[in-house]
Amino acid sequence: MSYEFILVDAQVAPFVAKIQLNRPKELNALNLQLMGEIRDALLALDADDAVRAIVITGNERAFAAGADIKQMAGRTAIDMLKIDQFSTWDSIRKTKKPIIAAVSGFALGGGCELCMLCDMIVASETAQFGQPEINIGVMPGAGGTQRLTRAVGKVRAMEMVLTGKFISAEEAKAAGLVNKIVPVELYLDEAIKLASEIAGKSPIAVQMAKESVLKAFDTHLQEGLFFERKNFYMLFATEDQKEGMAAFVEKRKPDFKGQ
Ligand code: DAK
Repeated sequence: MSYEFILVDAQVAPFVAKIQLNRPKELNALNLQLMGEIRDALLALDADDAVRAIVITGNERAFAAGADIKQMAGRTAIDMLKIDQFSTWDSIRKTKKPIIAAVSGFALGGGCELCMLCDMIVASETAQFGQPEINIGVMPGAGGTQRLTRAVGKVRAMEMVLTGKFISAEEAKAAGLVNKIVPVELYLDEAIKLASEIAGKSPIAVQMAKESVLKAFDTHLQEGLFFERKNFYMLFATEDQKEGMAAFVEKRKPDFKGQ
């Protein structure tokens, strides 16, 4: 598939794919086409057995400075309803494989929300996170009030959403939004390294585990535990479970086939 606003490398490392947002002059502002391309690329990578983990990144200056304000400015509520961007975002959210955001520079508005749709975030020291929609007369529309609040807690989320102030990588790490901060020249390598580590595990177990952790956000504890239990049982039907446990007993490295 060819794309205009993203670059896709299906094997940036063994079993690891990379999607790079590529509208640098616009600070990777997320126009509708770019979001559609991310959705299409993720659908293709999710279906590709040679891919077990995905890294999404921007460039040093910006992961993404938000939805494309110039594209949105003249829209009416009915336009927004008809365009139904949520189906694109929902499709991204349904990606089964783990996604790691490698973030440098601005991750704002929809850019911050896109990071939070990912499963983990590796940030450069220069990363800045924010939900500045309030400054342009709106509010977060793609999960910012919900995922941010779950990640950083009520008072920090309120401050970010109501004042539009950005937080630094350090603050984001302290608040639990980010997994790791590294020097700017290393953020992408570090994200690929983390993705490679996960790609060495059983892909079925990784998928079930991701699904189970995400369930914790959608439901109450008892139902979440029940869901986890079913996934846990199901993994005993895989060859990877037999291989993983046999390798442990035989003191060797497991060779997971995703079967
Ligand atoms: N949209 C369009 N263009 C943008 C942009 C954006 N979000 N951010 C930056 N740009 C463009 C600038 O207009 C400028 O273009 P030219 O003037 O050169 O043509 C170029 O990128 C460089 O930006 P600056 O000259 O402004 O660079 P600075 O370093 O001075 O400032 C900045 C960087 C990031 C602080 C500043 O550009 C800025 O404040 N940008 C806007 C940040 C923002 O407000 N983001 C939130 C946008 S609202 C939804 C899903 C998602 C959303 C909504 C609904 N649904 C599923 C329904 C999301 C909404 C948003 O994200």
